[in-house]
Amino acid sequence: RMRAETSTKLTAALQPPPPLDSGLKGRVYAILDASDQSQRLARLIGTEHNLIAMSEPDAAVQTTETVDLFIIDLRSTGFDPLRLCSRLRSQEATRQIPILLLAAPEDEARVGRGLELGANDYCQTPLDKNELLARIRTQVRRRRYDEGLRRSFQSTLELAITDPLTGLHNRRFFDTHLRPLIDQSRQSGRPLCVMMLDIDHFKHINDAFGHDAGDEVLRQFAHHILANSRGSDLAARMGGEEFALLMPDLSEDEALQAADRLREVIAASPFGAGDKELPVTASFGLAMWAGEEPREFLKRADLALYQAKREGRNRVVR
Ligand code: GH3
Ligand code: MG
Ligand code: MG
Ligand code: MG
Repeated sequence: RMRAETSTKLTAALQPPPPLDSGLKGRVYAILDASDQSQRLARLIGTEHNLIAMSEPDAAVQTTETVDLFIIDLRSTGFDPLRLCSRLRSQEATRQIPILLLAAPEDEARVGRGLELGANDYCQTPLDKNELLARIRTQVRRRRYDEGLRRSFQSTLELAITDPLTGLHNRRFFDTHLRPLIDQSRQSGRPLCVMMLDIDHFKHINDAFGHDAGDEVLRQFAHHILANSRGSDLAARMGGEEFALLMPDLSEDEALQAADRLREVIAASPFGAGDKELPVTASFGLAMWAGEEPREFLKRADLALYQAKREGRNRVVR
């Protein structure tokens, strides 16, 4: 069942990148050492782009602003322009930002070196306004396109691993991370425990208070799991009203304590939907990894969970 918020998010994620020529006013950082050069550049491109000129390469390397393009003047002598290219390419934050070189005609060898280091294009002096603007536009457009793709890819990826109702990871994410966590436990010799949780008589909550109230209970339930687990734990909604929590580095006794603490918090917390207070409890099945395949490992936690249900619910069984 596709929820409205999911489908909106999905639609947004699948939008194509913006049309190529919309909003191509770029934020352009120019690194050059003479102020008359920066004034000349400002005259050439300042009306079409936001030009920020600087003579200090560190300011460019360390910027936390959004930058669409770096312009580096190879004629600069106050710093090493080629070294600046390689610094911008070697760090994550600026690796994808295009670089345009400015160079004197006799500087061909260094242009070649700059392109090898990752610069995207160059313009020869004396600068021709139309040529310069065209080259800048091409880079800014490419940058916008890449950014659009990256964002759309990221939100699609996020959708694929997130449960839209609770914001927890989904079963797919849980399943793909179970084996690596097991491998890690095998290598380190440290314990790995899994907790399966299932809300008690959840069907009754839906029947008595409505499906929306049921959804709200699921969200609050997920919140309690997150609030009572560690950053290194992996919490997921496995489907319906069933959740799982993987707990690296906890012994079985510690995991049992954690489960019972969470069970008490849930039983004692008021779950609300509108002005109603709904009594909610959950049953827990616990297992510590004992060398078996992932599926068998989860199966043992599931069997423990069924036993907790059979023995009367609102309890932890291992
Ligand atoms: P038990 O204590 O044995 O676990 O009983 P139960 O009622 O919790 O278990 P059962 O499996 O019979 O019912 C689960 C219910 O959860 C049935 C289903 O309609 C409901 N459900 C599953 N997904 C959702 C959801 O996303 N939102 C809501 N509101 N209900 C859901
Ligand atoms: Mg059930
Ligand atoms: Mg249930
Ligand atoms: Mg269930």
